[in-house]
Amino acid sequence: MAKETVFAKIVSGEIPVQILAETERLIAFPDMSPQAPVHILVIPKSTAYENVTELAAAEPETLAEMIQVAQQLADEHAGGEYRLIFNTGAGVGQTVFHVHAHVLAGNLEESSLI
Ligand code: DGP
Repeated sequence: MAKETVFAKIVSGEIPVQILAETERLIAFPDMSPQAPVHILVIPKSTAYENVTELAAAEPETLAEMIQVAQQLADEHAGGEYRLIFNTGAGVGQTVFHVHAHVLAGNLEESSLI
């Protein structure tokens, strides 16, 4: 179970972001510290899942929709190619414990997210 995080405040509208995509279950918005020319976060609106493993077990259809939205964003912003990253655990760099996909695109040679 995810605790209250900054992403819950984004979902509720308490912290305003530029919404790049939205469905009943998901929203996507630019990462505030981009590591690539295109760096977008896709998150479920549900605050129930800390990481992608929990989400995949409970709501695989939401995970599938995250990937469809990632493709749609890459089509719109970067010619259709993208890298998808789910950090899972503080030891590998997860800082927000509300599951999120990093959608990276453009020239990734300088990206610190490998
Ligand atoms: P991770 O290290 O995988 O937990 O990535 C969390 C990302 O979330 C990090 O790249 C920065 C981003 N982030 C954190 N707080 C905010 C925020 O308030 N707004 C936006 N747009 N992005 C945020």
